[in-house]
Amino acid sequence: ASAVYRLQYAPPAFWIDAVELTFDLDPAKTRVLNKMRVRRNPEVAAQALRLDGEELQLARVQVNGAGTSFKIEEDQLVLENLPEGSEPFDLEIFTTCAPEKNTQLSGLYVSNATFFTQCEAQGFRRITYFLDRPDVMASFSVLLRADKARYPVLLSNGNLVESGELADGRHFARWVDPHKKPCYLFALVAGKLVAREQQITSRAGKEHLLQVWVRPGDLGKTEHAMNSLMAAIAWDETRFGLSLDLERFMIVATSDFNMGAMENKGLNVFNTKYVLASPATATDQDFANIEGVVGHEYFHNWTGNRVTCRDWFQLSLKEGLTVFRDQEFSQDMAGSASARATRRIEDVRVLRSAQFPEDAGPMAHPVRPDSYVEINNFYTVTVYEKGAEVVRMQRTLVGGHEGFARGMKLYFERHDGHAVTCDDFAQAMADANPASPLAQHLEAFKRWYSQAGTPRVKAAGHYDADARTYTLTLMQSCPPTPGQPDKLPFVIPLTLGLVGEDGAALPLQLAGEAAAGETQRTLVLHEASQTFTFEGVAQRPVPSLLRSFSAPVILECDYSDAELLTLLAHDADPFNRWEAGQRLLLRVALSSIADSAEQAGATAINGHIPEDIVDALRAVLADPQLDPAFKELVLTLPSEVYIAEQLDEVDPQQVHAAREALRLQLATALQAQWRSAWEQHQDSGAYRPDAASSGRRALAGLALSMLCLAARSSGDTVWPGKAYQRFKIAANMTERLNALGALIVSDHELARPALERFHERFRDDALVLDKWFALQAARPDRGGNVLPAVQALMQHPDFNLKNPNRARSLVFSYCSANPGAFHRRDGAGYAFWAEQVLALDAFNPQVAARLARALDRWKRLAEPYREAARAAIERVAAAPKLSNDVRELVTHALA
Ligand code: B3K
Ligand code: ZN
Repeated sequence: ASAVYRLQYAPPAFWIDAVELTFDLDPAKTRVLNKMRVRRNPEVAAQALRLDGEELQLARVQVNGAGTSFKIEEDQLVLENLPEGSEPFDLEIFTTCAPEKNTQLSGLYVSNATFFTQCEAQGFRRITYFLDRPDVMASFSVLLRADKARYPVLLSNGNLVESGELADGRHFARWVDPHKKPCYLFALVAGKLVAREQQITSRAGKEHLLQVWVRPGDLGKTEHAMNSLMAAIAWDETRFGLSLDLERFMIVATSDFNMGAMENKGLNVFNTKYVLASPATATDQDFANIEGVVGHEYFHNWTGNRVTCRDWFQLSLKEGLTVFRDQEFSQDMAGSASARATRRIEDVRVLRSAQFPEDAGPMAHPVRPDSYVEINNFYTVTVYEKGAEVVRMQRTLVGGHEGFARGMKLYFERHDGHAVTCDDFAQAMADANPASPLAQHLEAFKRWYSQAGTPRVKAAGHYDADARTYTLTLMQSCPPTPGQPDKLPFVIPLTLGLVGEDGAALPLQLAGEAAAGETQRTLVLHEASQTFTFEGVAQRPVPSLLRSFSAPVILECDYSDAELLTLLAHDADPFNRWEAGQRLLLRVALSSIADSAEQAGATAINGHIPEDIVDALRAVLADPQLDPAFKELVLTLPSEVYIAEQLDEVDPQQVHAAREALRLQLATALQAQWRSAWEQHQDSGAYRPDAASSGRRALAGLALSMLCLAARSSGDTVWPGKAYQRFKIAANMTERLNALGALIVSDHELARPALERFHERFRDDALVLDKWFALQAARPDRGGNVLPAVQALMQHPDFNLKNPNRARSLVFSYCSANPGAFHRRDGAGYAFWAEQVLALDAFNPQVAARLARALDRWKRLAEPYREAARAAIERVAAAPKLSNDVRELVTHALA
């Protein structure tokens, strides 16, 4: 397959104004009658109509009621003899497809005897021939017909206008979507489902029916999803004045789904993982994820559906903006300033441990890519999470919330009902705020959309005690990425404060300015090097730079340990307080890795966190003023992936050993504080998933696992015993899993009976079984024992590679979430990876392609890992049959 290029965009030669679809649903052979109202695009030279189609059986084509000539060329139906002129004509196509054979879960497929669809990005062409591109927006009317006993519920987008009985035990339902939409937002669902319903009245005074559809036994687990949906609707109205534009809004859950969820107009289809929750079966993290994903898909109704993408290169137009919106929503739901900061830290952790590596590896691509072979490979952390940071920076550069709201308003005034580009969004933001730094630097700012790679900002400060000035020089650069050797400067909003050695927030007055007494401000970097001089600085300051992570960059600053300890103790910005702790711990980790490298291959590393740092962490843990959630983040070491990102050559076993040694040191040195943290944060009363309660459970969970870890080296049995007890009587899944995790992480012998009990108790709950598999795949390796355990679990009667959630829970957890077990000196982990990529690719290329990314950073591995990784990737590349999805990724990896 060949690549598609952004600059080759051409408008369609035809428009499809309306489409009427009739489905006779049958798992083996579904008949699809597709009647389109088509007209030539007067702005494009006359040419043949080329409709996309994949794996379809074509039975009939008619134009204005009469047969017509046609050709099939690869995956397109080509019609050359169409009516001339600009009048619309009717095009009728009759095809069949085989949903039960659809293992790719793209297009129309069957899961648990229920029909589902997934059309984004290019699944609609697997249902019928169409102009499968987002800039063709049509009015949809859908008639569904099926056996009534087997498929009592028939759903599609929009409003139900008609339903009734047919002969032979069949029935029908007709749905009309009042809004035009691109075909990637089409959906249908048919099967035995039940709904939790909720009638709401919007602020605008309109009535709406909300439904969450699930399998009959799951109704009791839908309350949180419904609450999240109602909260999201209210939030979008209050925050942006955006109301629900449909009488009915439906969410349907399926246990076979390639990703998280899908924002089909009025009929969102969700992975069960992001719908179903009860205190007994779902963790705090699950509850938070459900809130976030329900919000995300709902927010797409405006940012994605009402205003959609002109072409798939503009994907971040909807995804970056919608992630930004769901992150803001989750922060607002968290409540307190400290809880908001906690969410921000969590989002930044994801960005730095997943997006930064992507930006530094073979798949690095701009937020708005320039080319692709398979668009599904570009639903990435760059397009989503970095894209959200690019939107967040625009908010900062238009002065915050109000300027941003003005920009959003103009964006909808200009583009509602249209398919547009990332440029259109940034332009609306700038035009609505003409005096802002965004407007002033718009062209340069847009390099965030076109240049890949993570910029580095190097900061150097100089304090002149006599003149009472502090001079800060900031230099930016960006490493080369595939196809982009040289970069131009980025526009970087850098929020900062100056902290006195005593912790005071010092005023920030630039040379020549009148004193305003501000202690935090945002500098706008737009050149390779810029210098700022602050006046009236009464004492030597410690710079607190990039507060709240104001830009997705790597900040380099030669802090002394003492300066970082000052920030950790006093910074008014909670993000930078956390960051100071992470910098200290990262530094220690890197120096122990360097030491062990000198001792040639030694992996027995002693933790050597200096005493003053241990004391500072102890103070954080014991501080009654700090939120438990924040403490948990400060006391969690940087991830192995993040540590590895700092190295030019990575020995994953050394990284793992270094981190483990530091963890053990913290477990032992802070034992007394861990004990009180555990004792002070016990739950009482009914389970609530709010940020404050979750934070308490998170800290108690970390404390328990640290206490079990310390017990492991001292031979003490009290804490493992307590963990086992807690595991048995836990009041909710978060506590149960934390206790089980503590036993597993400390490799205690009680882990085995606990895992058995867990399986016994939850064997009928698929989402909980996923956790059971994941725990075992991610457990600490002891002499290479994890891989054989994973291989044995692949044979477990509950394992099924065809179910994406189950595949992710075992195979992905091992390959992507357990570096210490995956990176084996004998390369067996990589061989397993290659085997599984190929096995998955045979029936589900999208899921296979996700797994293929696990070895992205292989070129940085030390020997013997690198050679073994290369061999595994080459083995995949050499497979006789490979999907475009996986082919594109291994080609990049080996380039
Ligand atoms: N828009 C969908 C993702 C579709 C992925 C297609 N491979 C979910 C989301 O981002 O909301
Ligand atoms: Zn999305």
